[in-house]
Amino acid sequence: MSIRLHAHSPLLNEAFCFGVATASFQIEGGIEHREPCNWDVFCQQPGAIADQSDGAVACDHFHRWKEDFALIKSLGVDAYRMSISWPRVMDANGQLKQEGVNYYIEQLDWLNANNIKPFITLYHWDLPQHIEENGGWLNRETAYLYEQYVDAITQAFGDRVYSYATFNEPFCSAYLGYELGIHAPGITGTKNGRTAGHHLLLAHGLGMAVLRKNAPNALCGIVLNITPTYPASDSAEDIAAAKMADQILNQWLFQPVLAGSYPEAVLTEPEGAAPPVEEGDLALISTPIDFLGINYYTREVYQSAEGELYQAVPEKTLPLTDMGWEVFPQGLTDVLVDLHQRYTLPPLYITENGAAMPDTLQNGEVMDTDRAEYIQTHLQAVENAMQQGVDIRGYFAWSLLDNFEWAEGYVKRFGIVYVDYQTQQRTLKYSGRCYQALLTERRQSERQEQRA
Ligand code: GCO
Repeated sequence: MSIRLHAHSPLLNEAFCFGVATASFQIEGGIEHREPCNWDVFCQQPGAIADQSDGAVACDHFHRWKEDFALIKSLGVDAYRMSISWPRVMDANGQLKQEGVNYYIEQLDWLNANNIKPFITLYHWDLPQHIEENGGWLNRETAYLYEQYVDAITQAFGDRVYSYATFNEPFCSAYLGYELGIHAPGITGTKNGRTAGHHLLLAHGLGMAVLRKNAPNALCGIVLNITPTYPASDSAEDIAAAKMADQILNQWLFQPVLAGSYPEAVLTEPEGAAPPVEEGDLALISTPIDFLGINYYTREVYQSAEGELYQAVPEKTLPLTDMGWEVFPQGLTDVLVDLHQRYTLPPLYITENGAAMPDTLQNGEVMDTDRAEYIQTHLQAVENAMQQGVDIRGYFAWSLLDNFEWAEGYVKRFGIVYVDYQTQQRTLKYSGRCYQALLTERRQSERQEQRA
C-alpha cells in the first residue's frame, strides 16, 4: 500500500494545494503563557474527558514548534493549516498580549520563509474563559468581542497570512458544546445550541468584514464540517428522516452562509428553539467568501422513529476507524457533488480529512497501512468530485500530530506523526511517509514537465 494517484490526476496539478492541519488547544500546551480558556475548565469536570486528561502539555508544541515545523517542511506540503488561540493573544481587557502575538508571528515568518502557505483558523474552539463566564456563545455580545479580536490580531499579522478561516466547525461548538454538552462548555438544550450557532455565524459575518479591511489580499472564508446523511432503507419514512437530519445537522450552518437563510426545519423544530435572528444578521452571515473549507470524516445512516424527527441507526455496516466511524469515501464525493448542485459555491478546500486508527509503535515504526489507505481512497473521492465539476483547490490531512482529541483525550490518534506523550518524541508514521512520497513524486514530475 502506498498513496498513489494516476499520472493525469488533477490533484497532481501544481495549483492543487496539499497540506496538513492542526489546532491550537489540541497541540500547544504552554498554558502558563496564556489566559485560561473554556476547554481548560471543561477538562476539570469529572467524566468530561475519556482519559481525564487536559491541554496543559498536549504535544508541547508551544516549546517544540521549530522541530514540528521542520517535520512539516520535510513532508513537502504546500500549506500548513493551524489555529490561533484567542486567549494566547488577548488579555481579559481586550488588549493584545505581545508574547502570544510574537509567538505566532515567528511561526508565520518561518512558514513564509520556507514557502509554506499559512492557512490560519481564527477560532478552533478555545474561547477565553472570562467570555465563557459571561455567557459564551449564548451571549450576542461575544460576536462583537470576536470582531474586536479579529481586528486586533489581523492588524498585528499584517500581510503574513495566505488564508484566513473565521471559524472551524461552528456546528461542533454549537451542537456538541451548547446542545449535547459533550464539548466545552458542557451546556445542553436545543434552544441553546441554535442560539450559540447563530451567534457564531454572526461573528463569522462580522469577522469577514474586518478581514476585507485588514487582509485584502488573503483568501478568506469559513470551515464547516459535514456528515452526509443516508436513509436506512428505500421507505419514504426513512428517506424523509435522512433529509430532516441533513436539514437540521448540516444545512443548519451551510444554508445561512451560502444562501442567507435557515432551513425551514431549523426555524420551526422544535417550537421555541429558532435561532435569535435580528435584522441584518443573515445578510452579514451570507457575505461572499473566497473559499469554503470542508471537513469530512464519515457518513451517518438514519431511520424514522415514532415521535422523533430522525433516528441515527446505531449498527455500523462498514469498516470502522478507532472512533467507531464508518470508512466511507463515497460519502465525500456524494456530499461535494450535492453541495455543488444545491448552492453557488466558492472554491472548496478539503480542510480536514483523516482517521483515528489503533496505532502501535513497534521497533520505532508505526505501520498504519489502514490510515494510508483511508487517505488514498479519500483523495480518489476528491478527484471523482472534481471530475463531476466541483471546484476543489486543496486537501489537508488531519492531523499532522497525534493530539488532544477533545472529549476522547489522548486515547484516539489522528496523526500522520506518532507522538509519545511520555517523551514527546515524534515518529513519522507509515501514512506520513506515503504522504511525503506522494508530494515528492509530484514535485519531481513538475520539475520534469518544466524541463520538457
Ligand atoms: C474538527 C476538529 C478536529 C478533530 C477532528 C477529529 O475540526 O473536526 O476540529 O479538531 O480533532 O475532527 O475529530
